[in-house]
Amino acid sequence: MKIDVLLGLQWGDEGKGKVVDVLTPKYDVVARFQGGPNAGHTLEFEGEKYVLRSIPSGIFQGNKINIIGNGVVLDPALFKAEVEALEKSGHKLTDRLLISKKAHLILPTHRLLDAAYEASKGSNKIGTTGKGIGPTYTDKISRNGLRVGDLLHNFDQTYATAVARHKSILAQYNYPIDDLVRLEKEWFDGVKKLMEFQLIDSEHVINKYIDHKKSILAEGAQGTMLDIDFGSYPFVTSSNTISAGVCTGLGIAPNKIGDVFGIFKAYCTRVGSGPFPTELDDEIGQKMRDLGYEYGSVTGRPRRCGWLDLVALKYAIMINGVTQLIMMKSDVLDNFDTIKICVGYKIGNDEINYFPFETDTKIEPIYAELPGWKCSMSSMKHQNEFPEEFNAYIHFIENELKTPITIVSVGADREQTIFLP
Ligand code: 2SA
Ligand code: MG
Repeated sequence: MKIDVLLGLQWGDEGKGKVVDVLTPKYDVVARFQGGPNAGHTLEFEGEKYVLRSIPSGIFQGNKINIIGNGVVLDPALFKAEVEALEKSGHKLTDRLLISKKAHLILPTHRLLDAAYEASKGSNKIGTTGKGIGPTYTDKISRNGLRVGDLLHNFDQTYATAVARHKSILAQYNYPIDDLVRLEKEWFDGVKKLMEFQLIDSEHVINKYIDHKKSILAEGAQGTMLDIDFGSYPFVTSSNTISAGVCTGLGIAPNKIGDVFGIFKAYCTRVGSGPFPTELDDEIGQKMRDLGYEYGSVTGRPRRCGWLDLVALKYAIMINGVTQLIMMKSDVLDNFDTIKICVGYKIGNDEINYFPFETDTKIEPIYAELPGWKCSMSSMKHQNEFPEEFNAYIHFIENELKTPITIVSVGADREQTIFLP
């Protein structure tokens, strides 16, 4: 038995939460392998909308096991809020959510450090979600991190040492720490909540599941173009968002990876700073933002919008070994006369078809243009209802990317999902 992977191919917000929820009936276990509460996975069904941050999106489907893996960074305060919101809506979690002891803890001071670093960068700021993600992964890599399992052993001393170190950095940045007392109170309340859950050696548990032929889906967060190694550095998140991250973030071997579902929007968005070759700073971009309701689900920030970028997608497919493509939010393009697709970049006089290292120079997208379908797709249930122009759009993409599109989403609800044979 192998682990299937579902991850974003763009800059996040592709709709991973919805697809994991739709696919979960086929799996026994859903596991998060990287990122943390910077994620905002939105799910809608039965007239309700939920946003998940650290908890895997399989939590709504029956008695599935959900795992927060070692590669994740966890903030107990935000975790508690998330758990309580779900419990209020009738979803009991304690017996079906397992948490890796090796997952790193986001401390209150990590959040302050995130804000201090951003403030110090001025106009070059990354535009982080402010959840302390970067500083927590920094401490992990520099071997100063605190892990979930540390909560079980002499925690006060380790915590105090870490906070003292963080305070001295914050002082260098002249960053105020008035909020710390309140943040610490929330945080330790969160720790109590966390201790109600099973803290596990997740790599052993997951490999045992594989041996026992349980089917597992690994749920990515953020997107490939935000990957710490292969994204648009430094405007990236601090983890490996790509399929290789599943191996280190769950403790499974590369030959245990099965299908890789790559998910993308029929157009493109990005929140935060950094290069975005097909960005539309005009009324077309605004129309996408309005129709797609493109605002960050964690921070509420308006997302930058633009046409689909096949150059970036090709790169993402290569890096991840994508076996199937899933196209989201097709309905947002229902009302455009012409739809453009980026097939190359022009930099100065050169035309290239790969995502370049140098992204501070002006990249001009080279577009193919296709006629829009100009009809509402949101109530469609089956591929044979697709307008001819929409079929042409997906065939164009499949042809360029040499990878099949197997699911098309035409709306936010679970039901608005069409499987292509
Ligand atoms: P961070 O906080 O250190 O990970 O930020 C670094 C960059 O990564 C981007 N990033 C994201 N981009 C899109 N969606 C994300 N999740 C939330 C959502 C974002 C929100 O689902 O809507 O609510 O604003 C996400 N998380 C991180 C971030 O914008 C920085 O560019
Ligand atoms: Mg999101």
